[in-house]
Amino acid sequence: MAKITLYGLSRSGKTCYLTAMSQALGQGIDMGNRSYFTAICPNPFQQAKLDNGFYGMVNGKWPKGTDNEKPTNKEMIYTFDLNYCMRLIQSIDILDYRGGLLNTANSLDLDKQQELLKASIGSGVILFFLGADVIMEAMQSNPTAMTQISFCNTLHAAYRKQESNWEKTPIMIVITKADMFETNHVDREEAKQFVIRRLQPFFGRGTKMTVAITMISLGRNLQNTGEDDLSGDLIVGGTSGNLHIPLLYSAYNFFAQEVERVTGEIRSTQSDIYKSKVALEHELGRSSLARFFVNNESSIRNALDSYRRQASMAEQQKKDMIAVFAQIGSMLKEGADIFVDGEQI
Ligand SMILES: Nc1nc2c(ncn2[C@@H]2O[C@H](COP(=O)(O)OP(=O)(O)O)[C@@H](O)[C@H]2O)c(=O)[nH]1
Ligand SMILES: [Mg+2]
Repeated sequence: MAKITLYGLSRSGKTCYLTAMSQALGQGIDMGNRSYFTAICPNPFQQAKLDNGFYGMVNGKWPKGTDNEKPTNKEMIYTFDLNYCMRLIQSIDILDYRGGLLNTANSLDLDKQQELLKASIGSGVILFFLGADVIMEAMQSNPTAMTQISFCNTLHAAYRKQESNWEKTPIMIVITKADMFETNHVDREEAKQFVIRRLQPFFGRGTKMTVAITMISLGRNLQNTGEDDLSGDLIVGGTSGNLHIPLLYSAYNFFAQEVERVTGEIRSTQSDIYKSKVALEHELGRSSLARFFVNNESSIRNALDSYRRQASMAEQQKKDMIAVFAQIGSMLKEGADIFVDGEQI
């Protein structure tokens, strides 16, 4: 089981994202040629919880801030199976924790906070959630909002302390509530560049990291008119609002690892083929009298054949995977900017 860690301060849109994403990706998105990518929650209880949240939104209520919930209800782990053409790419666990736990200054919460940071070790992907509301305030030089953006640095530093292979963990900056930019006449590109500047080290050279940035939204002109009442147009489904992008990015990275694994497999089979060939030559070079008593030729030839079959199967598998990988990659690039070691790809 792989993990995706979802970092974000309270009210950054994590719960809303999970709720809406599960609707959009449960139906599946067409990756071209009617090949579908889906994220399916295989657990009925978890899905029911997500569905209830979504019905609430459809009926004009935002999910309640998790801060107000009963202590027993503080965090929820969701499992999603990422599939391409019904074939499992990766099962992932996503933790939706109580908002405010990341930046609590309450010493009673210290253990819980440590536990949460520990739980992120070994993540396949880290997603940082930042709300458009906070970004717009930071663009107006609001100091609180600026520290909220910089908090990504603190969280990633905490991750680096615990995970020695941290540079292998790709990250994505997910700008949520992006419809607010249009509502407030703020240019999206300008807002994105502002965030990139505020988080410069992530996008700098020499990190060896894969870092992406995207903007998502649950609709148009959405508002919270106090008391968690929802107004505006909720648009959830297919690729609208880029809801598929964060998980597609995750799938892309899991796939990259798989391709690497198969490449390694091919390399080791090729070395087995080479060794068998040397053994065969040696065998054929032995005196015919000796070979009359102990003849290894057919067993060596059998092994050689089997290695060759393995290699050609793995080659075919790799070819198929690279085709899917390319398809996911091109769709991903339509919805996200991706940087590898500081270079945009
Ligand atoms: N305009 C707009 N507001 C959103 C969107 N998603 C979430 N929000 C607002 O952000 C609030 C907090 O979202 P929530 O998912 O509960 O944040 P969490 O604390 O990170 O789980 C919601 O109550 C909404 O008011 C969106 O796509 N557009
Ligand atoms: Mg929440």
